[in-house]
Amino acid sequence: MAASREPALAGSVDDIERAAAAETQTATFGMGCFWGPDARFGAMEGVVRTRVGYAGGTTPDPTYHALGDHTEVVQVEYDPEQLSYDDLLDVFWANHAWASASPKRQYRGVVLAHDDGQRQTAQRRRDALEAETGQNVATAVETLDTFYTAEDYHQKYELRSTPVVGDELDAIYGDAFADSTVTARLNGFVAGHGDPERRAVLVDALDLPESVLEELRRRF
Ligand code: MHO
Repeated sequence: MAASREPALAGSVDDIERAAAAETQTATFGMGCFWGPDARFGAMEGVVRTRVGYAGGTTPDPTYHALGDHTEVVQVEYDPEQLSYDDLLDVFWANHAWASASPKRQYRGVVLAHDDGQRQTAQRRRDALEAETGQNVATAVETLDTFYTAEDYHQKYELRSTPVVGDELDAIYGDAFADSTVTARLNGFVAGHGDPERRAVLVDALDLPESVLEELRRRF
């Protein structure tokens, strides 16, 4: 039977311990295939949790193979004492193709604001980008209606598809795999994001089977 709790950290990983204790805020972005931004945001200190899903459309209960008019999005829960919404928008604008409209609605660039404040901030950034570059921004700024969580196999895809590590962690974490701060970081780290020193610190603090740790060390 799958476990549903996170294994304890053997050492102290301040970033993750602080993040896990935080009162979070949430941001939602469409920026192409959601696997990439899931990893990119997950590697950032101050990010507490990530999940991928479908939003921005009207079709009820979308799935990956029946998306309707929805878009692939990443949802980022973050500690507002460590990161601002503007910090996340820096990453958002720098890491998707905002200058041209995606031919598929599935992959369009979109900010799905959770409240008026986010919407105004995102719109201000969009206006500034147009002013700075003189280019038309295809990416939309809208208000989030319903977020539908994607299938498990899409959550932390980079980590899940890492040989040895993915299967082992899936078995160990069980239901906690998708919601864990540790797996969010590892998902980003195996995709090449994050600082090498922080990666090493995390691996040293993980209370996991030696086969997993060895494989992670080999990658970091
Ligand atoms: N080009 C990707 C799309 C996956 S993403 C979840 C693939 O099929 O490999 O849309």
